[in-house]
Amino acid sequence: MDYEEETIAAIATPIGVGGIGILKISGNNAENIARKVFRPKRSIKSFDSFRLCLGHIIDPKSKLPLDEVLLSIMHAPFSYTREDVVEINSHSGYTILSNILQIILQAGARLAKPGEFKLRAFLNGRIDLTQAEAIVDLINAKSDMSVRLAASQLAGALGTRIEEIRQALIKILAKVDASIDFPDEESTTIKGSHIARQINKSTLKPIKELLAAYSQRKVWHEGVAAVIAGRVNVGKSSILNRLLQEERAIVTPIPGTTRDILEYTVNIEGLPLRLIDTAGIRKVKGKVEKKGVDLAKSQLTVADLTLLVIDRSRRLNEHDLKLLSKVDQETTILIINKIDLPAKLSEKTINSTFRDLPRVNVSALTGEGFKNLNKAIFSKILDNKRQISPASIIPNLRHKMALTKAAKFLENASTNLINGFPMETVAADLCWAKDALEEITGNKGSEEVLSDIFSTFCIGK
Ligand SMILES: Nc1nc2c(ncn2[C@@H]2O[C@H](COP(=O)(O)OP(=O)(O)OP(=O)(O)O)[C@@H](O)[C@H]2O)c(=O)[nH]1
Ligand SMILES: [Mg+2]
Repeated sequence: MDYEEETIAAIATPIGVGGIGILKISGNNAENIARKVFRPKRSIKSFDSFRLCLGHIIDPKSKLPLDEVLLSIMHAPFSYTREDVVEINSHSGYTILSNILQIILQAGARLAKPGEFKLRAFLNGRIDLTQAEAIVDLINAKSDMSVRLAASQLAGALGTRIEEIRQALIKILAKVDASIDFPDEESTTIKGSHIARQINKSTLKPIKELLAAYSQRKVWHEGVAAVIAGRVNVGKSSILNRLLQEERAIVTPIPGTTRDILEYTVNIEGLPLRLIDTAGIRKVKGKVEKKGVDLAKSQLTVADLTLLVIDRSRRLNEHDLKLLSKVDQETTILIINKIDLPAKLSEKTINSTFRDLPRVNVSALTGEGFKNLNKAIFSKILDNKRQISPASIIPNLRHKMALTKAAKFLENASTNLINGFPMETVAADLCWAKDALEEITGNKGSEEVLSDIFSTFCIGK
């Protein structure tokens, strides 16, 4: 990607009515442009870095002040893009922000492309690719935990881990290269099995740890989809409302109340959970309800977690049993509802029918048992990922693909070493593994990857 010398500008805050709006200018010409469009209240000789300056943006045609603003300058290289950066805090409103932007563009800046400020920060070595991606995660974070993870990636945690692995790999590669260049010298003769062990310990093992943590990405960043399923009238919508702590779904004593799929996001012990309420399962005649029941069944196959609800104040029927046969036992929690009413279902029947399913007794009417339900949901989700506590570094799909590629080359190198293959083939695999690692931080990588990542930002980022 060609680095462009032009000075760029954009509105950095969402366009709308508000207290302040921020415009950013970055590039060699930024200070010059600021001088053209800004008239300070008190005359100044030079703009100092990191100092706010009160004044007006001047309309070049009428020479009249357009808005009172605060302007600051951050001189290269101590700025976000490592270029000269000017920030203007104006009042916020669609027209005022676009008028100021127009004036800045007329004074010599070009409108920034989406993500271009970040792209410049990356190209100038201020951030690596994982940090640029962390900003997307941070903006889209759905839970406290995803904010924390994104912040740690933004601080460079993933980049540092990758660099550690890369350094270990470079050391190994140096040994292998030496034994190719000076095959007869004793100091460079190396034992294949020894190097293979080193590859495993200092590169493959940490890579595999990162790959294992990937499985948690969906949990923390995107949220787990949990479907509430059960036969009609068992109290599914009431349970949804309780978990949301709000009356969102319609609840009535009439069987078949819910026809559509309802979805709401809720935070359970810090986990973002997408709760899906479905139509109760029963024999249906009407077209609308049939559609609802079909949708409910299809949700069972896509959900990460099933909350299977039964009504303890009634006997089980064929629909309960049919649902039980459909759910994935590994990802299901049994909710025994309506415990405030006299029981018609014995412990014995529940035990023999639902066997090892983790279960929670609740009353959606009184709220009893919901603390336990939250805990059960939390531990089921993390348990299925075989993780008790969340990982501190979680790669995204792009990182995962590069890590998988690196692992494959490293495994090849290791096998070839053990089988006594020529050192040249080992060196080649190690080099490819190094390239794959460098794709992650962006030291190596195609233009396509860069434009893919940076175009996901909006203009002004
Ligand atoms: N006593 C008692 N009544 C409950 C409880 N949970 C739900 N109900 C009642 O059971 C009836 C059905 O509740 P819903 O939440 O609509 O049940 P549903 O499973 O969503 O029903 P459909 O959408 O028709 O499949 C309503 O009259 C609720 O007030 C509970 O824990 N105790
Ligand atoms: Mg319902």
